Amino acid sequence: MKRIFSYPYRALVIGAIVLGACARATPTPVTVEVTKEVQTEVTRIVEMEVTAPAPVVEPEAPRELTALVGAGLETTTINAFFPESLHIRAGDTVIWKYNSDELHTVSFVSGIPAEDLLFAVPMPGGPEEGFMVNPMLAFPTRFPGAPVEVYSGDGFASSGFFSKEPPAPDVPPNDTFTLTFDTPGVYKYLCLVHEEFMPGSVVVESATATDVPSQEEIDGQVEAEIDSLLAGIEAAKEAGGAARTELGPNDTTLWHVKAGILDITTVDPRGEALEFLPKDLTIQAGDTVVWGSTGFHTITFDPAPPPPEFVIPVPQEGGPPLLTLNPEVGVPARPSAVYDPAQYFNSADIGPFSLGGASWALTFEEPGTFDYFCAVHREQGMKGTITVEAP
Ligand SMILES: [Cu+2]
Repeated sequence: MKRIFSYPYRALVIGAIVLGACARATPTPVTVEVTKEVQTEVTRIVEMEVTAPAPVVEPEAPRELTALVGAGLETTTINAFFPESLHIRAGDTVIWKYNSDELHTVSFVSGIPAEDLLFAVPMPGGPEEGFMVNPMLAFPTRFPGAPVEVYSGDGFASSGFFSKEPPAPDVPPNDTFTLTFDTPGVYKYLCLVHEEFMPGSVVVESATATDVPSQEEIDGQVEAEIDSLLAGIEAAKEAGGAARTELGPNDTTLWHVKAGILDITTVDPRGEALEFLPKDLTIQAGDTVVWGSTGFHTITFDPAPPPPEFVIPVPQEGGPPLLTLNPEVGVPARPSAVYDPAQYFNSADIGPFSLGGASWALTFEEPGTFDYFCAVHREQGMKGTITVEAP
């Protein structure tokens, strides 16, 4: 992001050095006799310069600038703000535009305790009634039609979950978030879903600052950065397409499938592939598949559509719905030791934050082709098949 500013800044510095050198170069010798008149004239000029009023610098007209929230479509996601650091003038307004299929927020959380911002919280009746998405994360601090918020550095201003779809038939989609900044300073924000992995900042300069980038400069920088990140994810998908195998018990094979790639050794950590790799796997009856994950994913086999939703909204009178977390997704299900196509199997979350560990295994004996999905990212297309061949 700093690259945007280095060229004009460097040009200014070089310009100043060149001007200074010119001013000092080979002064023409002039002989001046210092008479009383000359002294008086010098004093007059010096006093004039000292007492002359400073030139008035008019503030620039306030601007509206657009920044992007995330990038990528469907199973390709870049969890970052573009640009990550945005330099503006006091008085400017920033419009963040949702640019992803992954869940994100833009949230300024100055003074809000971290424990108030957890993703899941107990239902109003207590944890025995289950858990729901924290309303602080889910809903915007400014509802449709309300005036644009002015942020001066304190308190909570948040987009809520962005969505391309309208939440109700006559409500516009929550796909932008707008804030006006009136006070110079550095304002940090983050996505409350991806937390410290998705930081952003708005650097507000004075209303008369001239070294802030134009929208055109911002867009050029952002486009190049997104293109390079997308290329990295495509390369990682290709590299991760084959299953690793090892010998299992009784001459069977253990097949290792990746659930998602969030692998800093091959990809920029901001990029993520929401795919099973390989997506379609053929094994022999008796083999075992081991899914491993570095993100928040499930392995779910559901013989009875419709598939379970991750979040089930429960309407509330006089307020936004309660976004209950579906226990069918959140609680593991293994009704038999070996896969049974007639039953519901669910790993629940496997990944770094899972109590059940970062992997989940299932042995297959019955031949056939079986569909499965990640119950969190199914709508983005995180689906796979296991084809079991008779021995
Ligand atoms: Cu997933």
